[in-house]
Order: sequence, then structure tokens, then C-alpha cells
Amino acid sequence: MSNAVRASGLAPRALGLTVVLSLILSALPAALADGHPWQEGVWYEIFVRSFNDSDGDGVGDLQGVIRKLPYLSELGVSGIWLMPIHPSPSYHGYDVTDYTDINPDYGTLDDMKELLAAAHALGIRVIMDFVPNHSSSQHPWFLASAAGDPAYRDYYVWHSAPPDWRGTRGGSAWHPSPTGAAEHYLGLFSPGMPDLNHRNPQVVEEFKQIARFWLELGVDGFRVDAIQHMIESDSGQISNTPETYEWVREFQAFMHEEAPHAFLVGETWTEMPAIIRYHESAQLDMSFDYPLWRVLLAAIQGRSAADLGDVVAQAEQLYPEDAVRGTFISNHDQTRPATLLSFPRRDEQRMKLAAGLLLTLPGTPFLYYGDEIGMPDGPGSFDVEKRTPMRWTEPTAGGLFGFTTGAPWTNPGEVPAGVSVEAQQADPGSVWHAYRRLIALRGALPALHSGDFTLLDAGARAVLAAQRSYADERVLLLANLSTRAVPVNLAALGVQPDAVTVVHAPLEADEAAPLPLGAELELGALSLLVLELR
Ligand SMILES: [Ca+2]
Ligand SMILES: [Ca+2]
Repeated sequence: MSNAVRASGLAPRALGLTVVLSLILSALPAALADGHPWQEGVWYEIFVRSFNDSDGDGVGDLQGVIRKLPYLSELGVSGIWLMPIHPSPSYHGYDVTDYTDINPDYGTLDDMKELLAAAHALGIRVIMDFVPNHSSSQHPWFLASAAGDPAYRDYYVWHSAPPDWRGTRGGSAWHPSPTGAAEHYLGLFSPGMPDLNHRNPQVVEEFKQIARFWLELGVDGFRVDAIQHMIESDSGQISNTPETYEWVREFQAFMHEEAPHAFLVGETWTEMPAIIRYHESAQLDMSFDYPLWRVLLAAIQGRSAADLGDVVAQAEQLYPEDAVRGTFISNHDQTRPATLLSFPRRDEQRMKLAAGLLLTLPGTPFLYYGDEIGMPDGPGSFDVEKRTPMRWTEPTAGGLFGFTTGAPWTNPGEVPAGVSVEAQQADPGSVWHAYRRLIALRGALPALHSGDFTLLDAGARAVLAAQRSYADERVLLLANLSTRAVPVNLAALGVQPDAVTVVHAPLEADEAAPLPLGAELELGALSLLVLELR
């Protein structure tokens, strides 16, 4: 398999895709009849720099990821999303200087081919971050554009008297030319990230070629960074413009033609109506469900399921039926649940409940590396603290923790004992084991990964009650978000107690809860039950 995938990277386009596709079809699990294979599993976001260092230089790398694929398989994930792995002047990589190469800190194209082959052999798909909205200000395209090279001049947006547009962080969206010329360029995120001009068909074509390059290498799709900011309107609207929807529609059509097995997931960091339009108007394969992220964590913090239930029910109604939502409770831009939910002290039960909701509600879940062990944010308050090195072992006397044999590239901060893969795997009651049980349960019950959702009224604000069903399979979800036990009457939810065939308590070390239940059951504090019904 390794050799075949390696060869396909250099083969003519059609041949390469055929080879890669047939390998994928043989190695990766098939989907239920009405779904896509990529929507049924659980995905895992990896910041390569912080995941696992294979050579002791203190920086995580692709060989480090390859060595941890069996770990991911054991956890049960069926796909990984690699944050940017291209050459870049920044630590995070969202300002790319070469879109078809690998950051030398992380390895080589051969390492990437090896990673793809090894992941596919384990049934793990691989998607990459794709950053078409902006490049690095060090990208040769931008340097040529700034210097006035006619071939690249229109790759970016220049203005001699720029209008008063605000960028994503509130300051001016325009920055003075690095050449000292009396003109400004557009950079919505920062001066180091000039926006590419996707009104220029040559730029659009460049990104199709880049996507083709990685698809031929064997990647299974892309997470599209800053998707809502692709094209600004003349009036200064910087998000969700008609031109941006059109760009997404065209790029999706290209992707489907080029690689039917692959998919796009967009960083749709916006409100529900705008996200829905990416499905309705642009046929986006998958959006990220930012509304659910907000309401799910707020529900756990506020100990009330009311808004959470309403938002999920509303989403079920309003999204087109074939729209796929990528759900998450954390990513590289957000405070980790272990930090957010551990006030004033570490609260693993809350972390498990957040995971339990994520993995039983509708959508395709994306986990963020480290959340499965309840890893908190680092010591400061910048974005880098959400991206600190993975804790593989309990700290040694020398302060090592399995990430590197050298000095980590960033200060990992103090972390309490027990927050490591080693310690969490040794404790059946840990956050890690709850994730593992939840992922397995979700995989075993099509109602959980592909079923519909009907909100029920349990008569208590702290309790989320819902039925999920797929074909003739029915499950009842019961989650108690409060810190007190709450009685729940099954008959009042329309469920006869003798209809319950199996009770799962996946947050608990002893996951098989006792049968039979009476008409009234007591739902423990911060607990989740999944009841299979006949
Ligand atoms: Ca390294
Ligand atoms: Ca833009």
C-alpha cells in the first residue's frame, strides 16, 4: 500500500486518483446507504507542532503523528484533520509561503505519503487545513505583487486610497505596502496575512491546482480556513458575501468532480442562517457547527439544557436534510473544556458530560487533541496556550512528559498529576475512557451517528431528553446537567419501561447500568444515559 500511494503522487492525474481511490475503498469502512463514509465516524484535530516529536528537537512532526496512529485507532477515531503543515514563518502555519510543500520542521513530502498510507491502512482518513483566503506576506506571490510584477499584481487587493474597512480583529483591514509605495493592501486578519484576490480567476485556478496536488497524494479532503471571508463586497462587507457563496459553490463542484470520495468542511464561524446558506446556496459538504459549540458549553456552565435542546431541534428543522454539521466543543481557537469547565477546581465529570453530549447529539464530531485527557490551556492568555504539547506520560524527574526527549518548543505550563495519556488510560473512570466508550457506542448505534433527533420534555430544565432513531432502531438520550440527582418519569416521555432493552452509562467506569428500570428513574448528577428501545 505504501508503494502504491507513493507512486500515485507522481502518476498522471487520472491514474493516480484511480489507484488512490481503489485503495481507500478497500481499506476504509463503507457508509450506510444514505450517508457519506466521512460523516459517520469521529474526527480528531491535530496541531502537528504539539502532538509528538519523533527526533528530539522539541517540535512535533509527521513521523511523530505516524507513531501515534495506533493510539488514535485505540481511541476509536476514524479521521484526522492536520492543522497547516506547509512552510510558514509562524509557529501555527496559517500564513503559508509554499502551498505544495511540507514545513521542514514537520518533515518531507515522503513523510506525508507515509502518513497517508499508514493512516489508511488503519481505516483513518486524513484531511488537511486549506488556507485560500490569505497567504503569508513572505509568499513569493505577494513579494512579486508588491513589487509590481504584472503576472502577480492582481493576486492581491491593492488600493491607493483604501476605504475605511475593519479587519476581523477590529483594526484597519488595509496595510501599507512593504515597498514603501503609496498604496495599501488588504489583510483582514493581520499585516502578515494579505488576502488573496479570488475575483482573479488565476488565483482560483492556483487553489484548484493546489487541491489537486494533495488529492493526488491521497488526502481525503480539506478543512477550509476562513471560508466566510473569501471575497469582500465593494461596500466593505467582509463575511458571507454572495461572491463568497459562489466561490464555495464552484470549488465544491470542482472537488466533487476531481475526487468524489473527498469532502470540504468549512470554518463557518458565523451565525446559523449564514451557515445554512453555505449548504443551500453553495452545496458545502460540511459546515462547522459554531452555534452548537456555544450553546453546549454554556448549557453545562449554566446547568440548564433548555437552550441546548432548542438549538439542536431548531438546527434539525432548518438545515437542508443532506447538510452535514461538524460538531465540536473545542478547537485551536477556543479555550479548552478542561479550563473552561474546571472553575474553581478541576472537574472531570463536567468534561465527560460535555464529551457525552458531543458524541450523542446529531452531527459529525471533531475532537481536539488533548481534550480526551482533559488537558487544560497553557499558562498564559494567548492563542498559543490552546496549542501546547500533548501530555503522553506523567512527568519524569527531568520534567519530560512523553512529547519530546528534548526541550519543548513552547512552555507547556504546570499540569496536575493524572493529566496524561498514561495516567488516564490506567484509570477506567477517566475522561479518556469516557471518550473511548462514547466513540465505541456511537459507532455501534446508527441512531447516534446517523439518526434523527426529537426533543422531549422531561419536565426539568437541567435534563436534556431526546429520542434518536434510524430505521427501526430507537434510542433515548437522558442527560442531567445539574449537580443534583433528578427524577425522570419514562412514561411521561412516552417510553414504557418494558420497552427499554439496554441501558448505557458511558460516562461511568461501570457502563452497563442495571435493568430493569421502573417508570421513574433517578438521573444522577452530571450524568448521561443512552437507553436502547425496542
Ligand atoms: Ca521533531
Ligand atoms: Ca478575503
